[in-house]
Amino acid sequence: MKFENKPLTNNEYVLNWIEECAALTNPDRIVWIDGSEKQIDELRAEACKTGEMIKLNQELLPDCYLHRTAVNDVARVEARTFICTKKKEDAGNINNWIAPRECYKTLKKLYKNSMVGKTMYVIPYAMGQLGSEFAKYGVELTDSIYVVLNMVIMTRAGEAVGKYLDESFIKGLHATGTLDPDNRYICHFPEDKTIWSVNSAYGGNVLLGKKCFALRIASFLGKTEGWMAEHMLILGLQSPDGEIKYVGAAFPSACGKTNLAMLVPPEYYRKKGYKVWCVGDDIAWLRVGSDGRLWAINPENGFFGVAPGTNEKSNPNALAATRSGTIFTNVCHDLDTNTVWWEGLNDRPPKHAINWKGEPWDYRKYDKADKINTSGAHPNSRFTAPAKNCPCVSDKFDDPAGVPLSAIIFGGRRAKTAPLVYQSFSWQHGTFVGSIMASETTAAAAGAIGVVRRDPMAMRPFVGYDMGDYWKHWLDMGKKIPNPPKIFHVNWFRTDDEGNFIWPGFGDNMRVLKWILDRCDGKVGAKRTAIGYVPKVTDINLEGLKLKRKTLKELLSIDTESWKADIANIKEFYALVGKRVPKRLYKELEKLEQRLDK
Ligand code: OXD
Ligand code: MN
Repeated sequence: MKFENKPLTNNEYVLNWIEECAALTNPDRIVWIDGSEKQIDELRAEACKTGEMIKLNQELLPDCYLHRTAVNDVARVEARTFICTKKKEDAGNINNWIAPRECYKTLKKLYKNSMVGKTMYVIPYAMGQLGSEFAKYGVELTDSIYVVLNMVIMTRAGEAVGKYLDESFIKGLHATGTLDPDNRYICHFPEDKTIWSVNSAYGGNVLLGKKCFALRIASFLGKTEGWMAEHMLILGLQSPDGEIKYVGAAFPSACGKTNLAMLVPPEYYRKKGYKVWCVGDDIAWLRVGSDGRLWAINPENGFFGVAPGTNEKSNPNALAATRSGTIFTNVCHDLDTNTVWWEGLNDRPPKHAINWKGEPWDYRKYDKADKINTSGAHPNSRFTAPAKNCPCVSDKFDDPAGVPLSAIIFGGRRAKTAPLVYQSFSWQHGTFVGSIMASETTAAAAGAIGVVRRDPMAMRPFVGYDMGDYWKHWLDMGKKIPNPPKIFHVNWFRTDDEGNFIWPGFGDNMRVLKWILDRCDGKVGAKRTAIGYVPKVTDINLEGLKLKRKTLKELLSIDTESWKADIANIKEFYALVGKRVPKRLYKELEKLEQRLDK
């Protein structure tokens, strides 16, 4: 096999696999990604020459680029995402399944000669800090420079990874192909440590380190090896005495994980000396530490965040992170300044601009009811920014040991049912609370927007095996953590009868975090209700906020009738998950029903 540059490993197993993939896809050249500045600069220049990327104003946005995907390839595609375990029942009822042998056969036809005339890039990468107990390694083969440049931001990629590659590495093959949506496949073979992705070029489908590896494959590895891979942000809350407590929080896609992870405390708290530090905004890997606590790392190295709505007020830290070394995807291109813009950045839409589809854009025609066709930026347009750019990045970001979690927070986007915050009674009850999480669908995944769906632990699209087994793994892990984090549920999205949000959210979510951490420290009481412990109305600090106690009372109230109505829906969902739902969760459901009836 002829590599254009020096291979970064001599491991035969790795080299044989690359050879097999090259024989199938037939690229003209094969290039190892060493991650050097020189190589990255050359790739950027090449991508600009072919039009794959646009170099932005280097004074205002140094090292920043713009990329547009095909208009039919702008989000993850759950219907085209498959878990290919040998036995169908191991993938479960929630995942799409194809038998591995059949899947390999189908996809081989699509991969065949797909890289003729192209270069195959070999990207060695680590999820987690190299050499750490948490870290896992992978190689992604791709024919897309855009993928290479994103992977270099999102993971720890390049030369240093070479020496860690052995037979345990995760084999990822991506070919852009024809982008035919009907032949788009995002396939996971957890038993073979393999990911095959073809006919897409959208981040969530092709940056194989992220959802494919760090969640779907990793959740499977975690079950077998006794750890957990979760769709969680990780943040540290520093109190005035300098102590930092960490929490992990799981919300469905596009429910504000990045905003919470980089929260700026309200002035009242800032003046007192409170600070929030971001460890991660999307994925957490969790292990039991030798001290009996649950420790977390963020396996990623960058943020693949949703651009629209990000602004100086909603998330100044994320915005700051995008001011250099960032790749923007499907945002609006301001031709006057050669910079980027998106809905919700400010109220000054560019007058001469190209929209996310690559067409001249007239901001005056924007129609909220038809965002896809009238907005400058696609609702799921993204920034890929290095984590190190973030002004509030935690100094534990690179710590191979991770951070110990005091609390786990589940959340959803629910207009009525869930109160602002409640605490579960135990790890088992907390697992139940996670299993019944629900939210409205958003633009991050293709399909209908605004429909309520169950999204357990925010992992519905990301568990690499049967959902019932996944819940069992949560329950089993609880038994292995001598000093587990307490489990909470929040809902920032409660509305009044006119559909307006009644909680201000964003920085003010700090007030809820404070209650949560005070509960963990046993510093504050709570009201025991049918669903869990709820704050007393006087225990959420409203200082400096124009919110009436009456409204807070409503935010904390429990609408028993809507909970009772929800029970039927939960039962249906458990039935859909099927035979492997643990009895312990049915028991929790029964107890909830009894408490609601009282
Ligand atoms: C993401 C998602 O991109 O959850 O993080 O869809
Ligand atoms: Mn996510």
